[in-house]
Amino acid sequence: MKIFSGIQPTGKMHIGNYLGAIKQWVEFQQTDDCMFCVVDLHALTIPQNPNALRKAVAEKVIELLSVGVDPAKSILFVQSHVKEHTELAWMLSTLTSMGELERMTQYKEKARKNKANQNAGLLTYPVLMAADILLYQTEGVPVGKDQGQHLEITRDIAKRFNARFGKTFVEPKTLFPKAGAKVLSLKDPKKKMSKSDDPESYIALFDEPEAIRKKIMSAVTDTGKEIRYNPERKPGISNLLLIYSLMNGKSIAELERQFKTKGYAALKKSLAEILIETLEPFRRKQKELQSRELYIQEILKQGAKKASSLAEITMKEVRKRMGLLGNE
Ligand code: ATP
Ligand code: LTN
Repeated sequence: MKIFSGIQPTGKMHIGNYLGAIKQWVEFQQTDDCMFCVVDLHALTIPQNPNALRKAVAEKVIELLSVGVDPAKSILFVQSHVKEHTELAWMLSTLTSMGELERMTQYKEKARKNKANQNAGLLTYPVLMAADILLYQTEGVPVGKDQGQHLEITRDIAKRFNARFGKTFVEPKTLFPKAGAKVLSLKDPKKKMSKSDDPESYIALFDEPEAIRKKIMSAVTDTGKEIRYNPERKPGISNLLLIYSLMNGKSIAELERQFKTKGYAALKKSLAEILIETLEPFRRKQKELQSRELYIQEILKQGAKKASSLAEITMKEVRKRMGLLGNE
């Protein structure tokens, strides 16, 4: 299957991103035809410091390589290096209604949080995302729950284009993980874990052991002391059990049995150690890659080259179908 997914360069990658999306990327690349993209153009919808953004893009590539994205098995590249993303986004924007963009939950939230900067890019964000995906004839998109709505609009746009101009795009499937599609915040387990929130609310993949212990020990739990998986009534403990289970492979039922008589503190202590242990190889790899700037540059150069040649094939077809006069 042709797989495409993306991640924003800003903020620290956390276990929500990992369990919801990136872990699946690493698994799919063993068997499928994968492309992974650092979406720097999407990041511009929030005001960025240019130097900091440049650094963040390189850092994000290092983070992805550190957790197992392998440039020998998948195409890893930066969105702005392939100009066709913005070209296709423009074309698709003419097939997208204001109403459907205004209904997007992420847009409504971001517009509310950024009252001083309600730029048009915040509204058209999903059109650029649809272009990212449709440009490569993608069949499957591994993402977390929060991106489900953006995948629906992507399929709608593809359908609309195909109906009007003839079959050009594949309608991509959304690939949520079996569990972990919505990891919750450690401070407010009613909300998703988010890198734009307070660092105490998430475990970053490259957090130092002390920080991990501190954050897990102070994670919000529920009243009572019973350790039982019940997302409705015990969202805090259920979230910790889910993270535990996904990080070390034990089933939730097994964990409930193991900690039945032991209380919240014992569960938290054990979870902190599991996280420290499983994230340690990532930290080690990140340190090693931080000094290999030329190697990173070369990966991105090759990635952009491969992605560009695929993008150009789709764009030739799209320009022709839409009636743009060629000049070859
Ligand atoms: P944030 O809201 O944390 O700033 P984002 O949604 O902008 O994050 P990206 O880094 O662009 O995050 O997302 C990368 C991937 O991680 C996406 O597929 C997204 O669905 C997934 N993801 C983000 N947060 C979570 C979460 N709490 N649980 C599961 N998956 C998540
Ligand atoms: N909007 C996504 C990031 C993203 C993406 C994509 C994900 C941009 N383009 C294409 C999958 C496919 C987010 O904020 N997580």
